[in-house]
Amino acid sequence: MMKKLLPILFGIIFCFASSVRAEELKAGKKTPVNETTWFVYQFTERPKVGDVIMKVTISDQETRPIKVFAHYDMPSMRGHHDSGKVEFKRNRTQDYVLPIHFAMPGEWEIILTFEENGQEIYQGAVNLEI
Ligand SMILES: [Cu+2]
Repeated sequence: MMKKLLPILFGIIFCFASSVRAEELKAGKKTPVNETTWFVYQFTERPKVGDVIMKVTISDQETRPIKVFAHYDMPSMRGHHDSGKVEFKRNRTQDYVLPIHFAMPGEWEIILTFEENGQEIYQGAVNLEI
């Protein structure tokens, strides 16, 4: 009985441990970076298996040298689809855009990191089901 339960318990503990480290974000919702700056993220289409463009808009993006990075994977199979740290590109309106490659259906986690002058100024997590 205990032998069967232990892996489940460890699984639950692991899930909590891996999901509490960064603030969880909601698409389309203004989220503060600090007292004066906020940002919004969204996908340009409903997320599906394949490449989907993620877009980040920062309130004062035209005047600040902020870089935006994503690092994504499937929490249930860490390392299998690890994107590494990838940088968003700027588009014509100075928004930050990046194609996210969802290799298969299931739970995905995208960690967003903002850097200014080489310093990390913000980190948040997007968790979604494809
Ligand atoms: Cu997978």
